[in-house]
This record gives sequence, C-alpha cells and structure tokens, in this order.
Amino acid sequence: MISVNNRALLDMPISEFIISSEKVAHVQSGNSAEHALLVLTKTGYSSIPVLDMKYRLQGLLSTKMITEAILGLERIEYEKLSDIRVEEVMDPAVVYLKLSDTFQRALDLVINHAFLCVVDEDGTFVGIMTRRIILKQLKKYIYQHNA
Ligand code: 2BA
Repeated sequence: MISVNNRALLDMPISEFIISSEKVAHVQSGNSAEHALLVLTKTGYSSIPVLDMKYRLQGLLSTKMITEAILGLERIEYEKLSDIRVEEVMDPAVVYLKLSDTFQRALDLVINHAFLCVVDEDGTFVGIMTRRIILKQLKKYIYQHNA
C-alpha cells in the first residue's frame, strides 16, 4: 500500500521539470504541411507544438492531421502538401500549463495528454512537460517516501 504525504509534491512549481523551448521540435503556423511532415518524420515525435512568429502557442500538429488533409478518395494526394499551411490542419484547442502552475495540475492533465505545452505570463511558449518526466518525478517521490 502506497502512503505518502503528497501535498509537498502536488504543490511543487512545474518550472524545474520543463524541457526548454530550444530543445523542443516545433513548426510555425505559416509553414507548409510538407515542411511540417519532414519535421515530424525526422524527429520521430507523433505530435509537436505550433508557434507563431513571436513564439506564441497556436496549437498542436500530428502526422495524422496532415495525412487526413491529403487523403483523397482513392489515393494520398501528396502533391497538395506544399499548398497546405500548418494553421489549416493543426488543432488549435490546445490544453496548456502556465509557468505558475503546480505539479498537481500537470498530473491531472497528463492523463489525457502525452505532453503539455508551457507558456509564460505573456503567452510566450517556454517549453513542454512530458508524461515521462511527470511519471519519473512521481516514481522518485513515492520511492523516497516509502523506503
Ligand atoms: P510521442 O512522440 O508519441 O512519444 C511517446 C514516447 O516515446 C515519448 O514519451 C518518449 O518516451 C518516446 N520517444 C518518442 N520519440 C522519441 C525520440 N525522438 N527520442 C526519445 N524518445 C522518444 P515522452 O518523452 O513522455 O513524450 C511525450 C510526447 O511529448 C511525445 O509523444 C511527443 O509528442 C512530445 N515530445 C517529447 N519530447 C519532445 C521534443 N523534444 N520536441 C517535440 N515534442 C516532444
């Protein structure tokens, strides 16, 4: 039976668990779907953040969103890739964390999202918090307090 006084963990600020923006693969909303597909394929990530020119979060983009946009009745219409902009196919309804949020909010949200984008008070993208990091932190905390 796991028993920890978990308030200390839940109230922790998220800032120290963030993968900073310069290490996060992303695309810009004005990029072509062709460029975005290249980024997704080369990095190997299934979904990445979409930013505007001022580094503000606009949405999320996955390979599936691109392939659905070029899916014809009988074939995949690759020639359309260069004409489609990322903003036309991305999901703009992105759930995100603020820098001032606590570990508890991240834990609640990461159940349904593999990663969470983090923005500062001006709405500028500062990085992501992944499910892996949150689980790692949770494991560390449980092991330390049940030794
Ligand atoms: P996925 O791309 O679906 O990746 C699921 C998990 O597979 C990742 O979990 C990670 O453990 C592993 N993985 C996938 N691609 C990897 C790679 N190129 N290098 C190392 N490990 C890889 P998490 O680390 O928890 O990441 C969750 C999600 O966060 C990823 O889902 C991806 O959508 C996003 N993500 C993680 N790191 C990113 C980065 N540096 N840039 C952009 N997106 C990132």
